[in-house]
Amino acid sequence: MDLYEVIIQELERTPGATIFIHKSPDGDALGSALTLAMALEARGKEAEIYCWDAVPYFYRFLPGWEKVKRVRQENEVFFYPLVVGLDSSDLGRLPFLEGRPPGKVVNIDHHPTNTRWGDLNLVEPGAAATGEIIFRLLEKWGLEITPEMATCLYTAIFTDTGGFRFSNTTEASLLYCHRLVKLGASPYEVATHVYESYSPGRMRLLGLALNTLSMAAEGGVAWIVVTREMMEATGTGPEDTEEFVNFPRSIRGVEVALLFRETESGVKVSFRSKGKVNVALIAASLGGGGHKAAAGCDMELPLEDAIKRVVPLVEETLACCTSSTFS
Ligand SMILES: [Mn+2]
Repeated sequence: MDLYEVIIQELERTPGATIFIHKSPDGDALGSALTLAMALEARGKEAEIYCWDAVPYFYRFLPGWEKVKRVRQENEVFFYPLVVGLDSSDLGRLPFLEGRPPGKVVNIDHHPTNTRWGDLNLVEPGAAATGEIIFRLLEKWGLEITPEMATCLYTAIFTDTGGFRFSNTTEASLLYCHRLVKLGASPYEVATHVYESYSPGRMRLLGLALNTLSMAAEGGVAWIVVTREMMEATGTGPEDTEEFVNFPRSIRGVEVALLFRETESGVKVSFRSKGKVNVALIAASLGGGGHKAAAGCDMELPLEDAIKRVVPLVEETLACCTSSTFS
């Protein structure tokens, strides 16, 4: 029996499932979780979705988004006999699964750095998004994909491929999206909500961040910075910096782009590569993880120290691998 069938059997057997998505939830985590919850409900089961952070405002068009509960304490979590963690490479991104939860734990993800932290690990690094895996799961389950599910899964794939711009975009991603549009997803509506619904504060924050642009390695590395002061001045939060790293990435000649964002305890670093450098390895060496072309890590260092540590590391890596390009 393949792993999909084993997981479907578990989903059929349980009265309900507790679904966790990673901190700083993105379109893939949210779209995948909401779809799985709808699928469970279609089978007459219960589903709870939990996240450390609140749903960013530009994802509040996703059908059922209100279902995602922000939790900061374990006693606020209801554990069904089946627990599913989505789109999360390691338990550091899923605070409530670190202690053994009472149920069976299913790990569904597409990060190559996934640490196989579940009892059942459905990890497919070839998938552009966890949403693609959920799509396959629903197909094998024989469930109807409703227009609401289609919107959620389309958003998952659309956002994790950066609007079909990143190197993880495959023929399969486009075929899935083709089918999801047929099933009721609206590309225009999703794109408008995700990329064209910025608050004025977010646009001002972007302006401040772009002004910090620095470059190294003869234009091969570019980075921008977001400080807590900038967020305070513009009335914005961490979720408003999603996608910011794609601006330095879009500069001609840049191979690796970085975003340094000040957090409560240090700095969150986001890495984007255009192909020559595997940024998952760099992020992993700093205690983070991700994909070849998109990765991140948290550092408990002051901003300036984090920049001094990370930029030379990226420059070195770029210098050693200027010849090969991954697909
Ligand atoms: Mn993802």
